[in-house]
Amino acid sequence: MENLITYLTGGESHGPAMTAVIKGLPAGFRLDIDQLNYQLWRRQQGYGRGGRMKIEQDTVAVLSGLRNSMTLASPLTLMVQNKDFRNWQHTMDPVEADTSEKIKIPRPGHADYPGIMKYGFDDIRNVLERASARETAARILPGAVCRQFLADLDIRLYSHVIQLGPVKIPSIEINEEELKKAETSDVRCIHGKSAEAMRKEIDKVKKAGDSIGGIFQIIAYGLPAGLGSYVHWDNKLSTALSAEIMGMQAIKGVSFGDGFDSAAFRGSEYHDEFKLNKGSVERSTNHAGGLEGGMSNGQELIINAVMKPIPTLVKALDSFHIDNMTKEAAHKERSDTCALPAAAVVAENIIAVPILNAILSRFGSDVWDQIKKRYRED
Ligand code: EPS
Repeated sequence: MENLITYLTGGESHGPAMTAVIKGLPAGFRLDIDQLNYQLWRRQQGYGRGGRMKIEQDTVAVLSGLRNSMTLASPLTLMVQNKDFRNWQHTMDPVEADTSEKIKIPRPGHADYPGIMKYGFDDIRNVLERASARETAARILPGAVCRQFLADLDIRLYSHVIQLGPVKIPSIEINEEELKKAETSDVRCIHGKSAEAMRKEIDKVKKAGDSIGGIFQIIAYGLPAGLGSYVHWDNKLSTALSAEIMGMQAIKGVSFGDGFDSAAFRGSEYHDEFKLNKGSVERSTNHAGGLEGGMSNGQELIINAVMKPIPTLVKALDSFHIDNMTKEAAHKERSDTCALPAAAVVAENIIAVPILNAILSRFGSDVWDQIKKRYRED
């Protein structure tokens, strides 16, 4: 897809700040900073988070791209300070730091080992600081910005957890009212009994010094048919959505609609038949998750993503010392037991970037009021 909006994040987990620079936003849109802070707050919630979240209270500072809250079409630079930096400045100061204390034992499952192999570092801290999911405190921001444009077009985004470790929600009817319940659940689960079982599972896993992952679902309402393209593989909306989510830490798979379960259906059962209702096109099922031929088809967009268990374990796994080549237990850092609800919130926000890109590539990309008018007239 044409990436009219692109972004870059910067920042080490225990460095001074996390930043995002967003290029290509249309001019003339009033951005709500409270809404950005609300999304940052949502990302910090969730049962199973570790000690770090007691230190950070993420809020955004805007450094460029806005004047009196209006987008100028110039790069939007956003910053979230790392409050924990004050505890790490001695070793994480970007200019002058004591780097004599090195981390030498890689955690299986983390970026530690391939990271030092890639750059030839002799200190795993050089890798883990940037590989950390703290990066999502910045990465969520381009999404939180783009979703405000989408809201102006009445496109609504939701997320909820459908599986945590062995606990799966039963198949229940999902609609916007139901999905709003995720906001009051600390495991982002809309099914009360399953939410209770998920919390118990997190307690059990934490007690064992272990970690746990799961599956979350993102649902977008209000998308018109025909966003993306069937013409080129890299212009498909499905390609852009998958890449956006696969770029998140710890995500091992993305699927749409019935996803991998689609394998068990026959074609006659799976494909969502058309029903005409007084001249409008309707369907009674949505196995495809709102995507056909890589394009939105006017149904709800349904995305599933699986997150692996966090690799930093109190019950450390077998590893080795990178200098001595001796067997050792893996390096331990303070960690979360489960960050699945937070990951769901991040993904729910960042999919706004490819969706807005698909809209801009179809309806224009300079001035928001003109884009909105063309979108409404379509
Ligand atoms: C993370 C390790 C933990 C998490 C962190 C991601 O941080 P620390 O090493 O400071 O205890 O809390 O997530 C965040 C800080 C955040 O804001 O989400 C990791 O190794 O990925």
